[in-house]
Amino acid sequence: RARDRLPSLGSAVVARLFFALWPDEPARRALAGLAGRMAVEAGGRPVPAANLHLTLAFLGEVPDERVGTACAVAADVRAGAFDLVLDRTGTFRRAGVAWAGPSVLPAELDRLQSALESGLRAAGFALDARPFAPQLTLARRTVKPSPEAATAPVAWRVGRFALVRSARDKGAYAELAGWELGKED
Ligand code: 2AM
Repeated sequence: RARDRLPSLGSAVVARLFFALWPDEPARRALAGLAGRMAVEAGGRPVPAANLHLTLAFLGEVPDERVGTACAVAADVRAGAFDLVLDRTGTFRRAGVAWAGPSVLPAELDRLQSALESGLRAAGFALDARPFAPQLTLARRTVKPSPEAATAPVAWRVGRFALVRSARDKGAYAELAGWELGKED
């Protein structure tokens, strides 16, 4: 039963990682409701409530030995807490996803994401070249486009960000570490 054994520890052990913001519980409930409605409208599957997040930086497959470096970059990021208001929805036809996003990019979110991205690049992580466009995926495998539109705002106070591991096979996420925003040291 070799599959039940841990792979040998070393650089061969990799995990799919990303930095993200989690909604607070009221926002999560509101987004889960929105995800259900968007899934119906766009003909897809809602993202499970526990998985709802907004990605700051996608690292892809990262060897175990590099996780500490990613954490050190995150610990150096200086940004304040901020209110995030998701008040737009739409779909990406090619990706087959429905999303929610902010009509206004909070300055501190921009600061947080830029600092994280530049720190990660400086540390040798290869990130997506596309400019940051904050979006929270609500539904996947959508088949009908839904025009971008205003929606009842879902807001929460963002006071931390997290490094998350995606277990692709299980469809679940595990937080590896989190950092507070607006804490001076
Ligand atoms: P998605 O929600 O738009 O699919 C975990 O997979 C997170 O990382 C998801 O939020 C996912 O975005 C994002 N992600 C996956 N692959 C990515 C890529 N190649 N570039 C940017 N983000 C990616």
